[in-house]
Amino acid sequence: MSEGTEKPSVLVVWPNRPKAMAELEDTYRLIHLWQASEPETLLDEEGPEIRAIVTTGERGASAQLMDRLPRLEIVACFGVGYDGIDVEACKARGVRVTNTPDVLSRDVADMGLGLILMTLRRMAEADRYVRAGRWIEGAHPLGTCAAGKKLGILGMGRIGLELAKRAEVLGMEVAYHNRTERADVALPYKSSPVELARWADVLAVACPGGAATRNLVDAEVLAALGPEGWLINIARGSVVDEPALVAALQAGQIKGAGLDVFADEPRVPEALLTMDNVVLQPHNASATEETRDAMAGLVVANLQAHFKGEKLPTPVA
Ligand code: 8YV
Repeated sequence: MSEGTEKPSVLVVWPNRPKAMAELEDTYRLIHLWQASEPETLLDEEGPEIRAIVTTGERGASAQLMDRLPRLEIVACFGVGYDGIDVEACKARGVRVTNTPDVLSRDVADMGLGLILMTLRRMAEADRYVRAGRWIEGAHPLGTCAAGKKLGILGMGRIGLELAKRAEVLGMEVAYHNRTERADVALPYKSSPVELARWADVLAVACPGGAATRNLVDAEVLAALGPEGWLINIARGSVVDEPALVAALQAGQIKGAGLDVFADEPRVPEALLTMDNVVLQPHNASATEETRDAMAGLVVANLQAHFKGEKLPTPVA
């Protein structure tokens, strides 16, 4: 086939929703790296033809991978977080990057709200109590009331704003820390993660991952949160110093944690598995049928716009 009529080759680092993948299949030649038994051979053979990558924030796209793809034009990320994608390498090569903002903010904030309630109200622990037939022995120990507690949100982006709305419905007091104070947000601003943690009963992490936020929640922040404080993480495992978190939980330096994300997913530190005051989720914050379909729709829309020469719906700035 001549140039112009041939289907552009798209490297699928990781697939997303079946319907979206089927739509892509109609328009593109999909090369499935995730299924390849010999990825190196696949890249040797197909690399020179690849014009686009479909990936996720976690699986990403490295500079080494891009080195194998001389005709690469665009990386479409299934996810709002794109910390796994070497954006600098993309910039240097003139490769465009898109993500899936907004469509998942409410679900991710819902997960934050759910984790707040599950930890403070000891819901996962109480569920295990009922299943173990222990209710018959007596009432489950009491939890903590969310109303009137202080929620500190670390990262006041789209997800942080949605979480703030939900927390206000619970009757929580909300303050935040962000890289820069937001003139359009009428909530009290704390000048550092430590100051926010010192103020808060519950510290919820909702900032982007990547080098700029690595270990932002460290031993000092956890100490400031204190023995009556909870940590909620709906952002990235990399934002929290995980060994410091485990140590703080073991020593009772914080009261509990609700975690959707981890430093080395899908591996979760062994020590957390037996802690009743910790609620664990398998990176599920955006994991609803509706939201994942909307995210996948944006991946398709961005690729279609790119190859038609139209404005990208959701480019990464
Ligand atoms: C994942 C997420 O991308 O949007 C993000 O940044 O972390 C999630 O939505 C999703 O699990 C797909 O890998």
